Amino acid sequence: MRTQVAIIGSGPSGLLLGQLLATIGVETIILERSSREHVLGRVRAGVLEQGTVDLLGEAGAADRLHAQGLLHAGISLAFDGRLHRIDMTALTGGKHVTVYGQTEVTLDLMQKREAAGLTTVFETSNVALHDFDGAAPFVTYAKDGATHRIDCDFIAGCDGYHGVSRRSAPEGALKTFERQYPFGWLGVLAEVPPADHELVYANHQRGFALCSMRSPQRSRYYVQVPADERVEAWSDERFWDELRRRLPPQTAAAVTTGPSFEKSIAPLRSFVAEPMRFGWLFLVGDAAHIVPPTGAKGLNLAASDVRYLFAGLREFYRDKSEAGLDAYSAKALARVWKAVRFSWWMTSMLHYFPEAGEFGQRIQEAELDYLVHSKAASTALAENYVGLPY
Ligand code: FAS
Ligand code: PHB
Repeated sequence: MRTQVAIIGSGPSGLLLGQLLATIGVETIILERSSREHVLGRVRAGVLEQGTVDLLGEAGAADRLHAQGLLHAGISLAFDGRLHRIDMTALTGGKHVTVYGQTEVTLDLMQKREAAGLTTVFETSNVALHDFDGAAPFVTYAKDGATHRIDCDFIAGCDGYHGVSRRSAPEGALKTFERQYPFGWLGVLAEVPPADHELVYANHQRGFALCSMRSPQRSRYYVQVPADERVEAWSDERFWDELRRRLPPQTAAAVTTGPSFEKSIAPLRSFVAEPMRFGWLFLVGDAAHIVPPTGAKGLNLAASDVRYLFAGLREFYRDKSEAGLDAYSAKALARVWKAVRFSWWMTSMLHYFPEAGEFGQRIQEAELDYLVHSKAASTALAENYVGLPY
């Protein structure tokens, strides 16, 4: 087989890149390790920057998003038993975020790809990348007991943190930066109305909590748990009690409890791999970087990588210029590191760090008090949360 761009991974990065390339007639094949159902069953992000929404529109996959997505003008920070709203729209000259689950984004992009008759091979194994620093890159993979080969012009490594693409970088060519956090997020989904009309990020000495949502009928909640916590230790009842203990009284009273239909623990880490390009192989999204979800940046960073890579590939195929491809890694990393910083800052400010002691606790309290009483500090949070310019 031959294609123009071989895409590894059928998550948001791979699907969005494939769809954008289809709009300019560039052929792709996506190789995916998991089944279609498994990919669609993963519950992850929930907040989209305007730039991500615009890109999904450019890919022709934003109809349901525009119909069902929830436009949010602000978020609230909860501490000292009170809510403090950050009016992001007022502070950023009219910008919003859209609440719309990553699962839905993935489904919209998948259905768009299938309607166009584009190829995604699910349940592949032994995907291997070859000769991407030479003249004729190709990918091999196993499926149904046979080994297959795809010759291509480019390989887009959209296969996430545990994928094969980053691991395929030449020995010594990659520099990585990492910070592990001593906690994770226990998240639940429940068919109950949200506690507030916007997201609530709570700092509490028992630990961080987040009140989010997927629709006016479906809520998404998180509580900080120790890094080695097991989800089996958390009944619904224990979760609801702990969540409400970490919220201001009026917010806790507004929590509607009910049976969870998804419950999982996500580890928190900051990770960046540099560079994001090796010859004709380009790393995209979680394959190159991971942020703690506190800043709602993971999915949105994947989208900005896709935007930069799509622009470079379009320039190559339309104008026979490699300038955009040559600029990809530096351009993407400049935005990645700003999002890594913001996600680290939000995580440091809002979570309970036992080893920080009373001094650390006072610093957090001072940071939060300054933030909600300073227009300059609130504006800095708002412009990062809605998404910095590309
Ligand atoms: P993905 O990991 O989504 O997709 C990679 C795809 O490649 C997967 O389908 C995988 O099966 C496939 N793959 C892997 N190895 C392969 C191989 N060898 N061959 C073929 N295919 C292979 N972000 C937020 O903004 N907010 C959140 O609340 C949030 N919560 C998260 C919770 C969890 C548990 C995780 C893991 C991430 C969370 N994220 C969150 C970040 C998440 O949304 C990612 O940023 C987003 O999925 C990135 O998309 P991709 O780069 O496409 O990577
Ligand atoms: C979510 O709704 O899953 C969500 C929202 C905001 C975050 C993280 C997760 O910062």
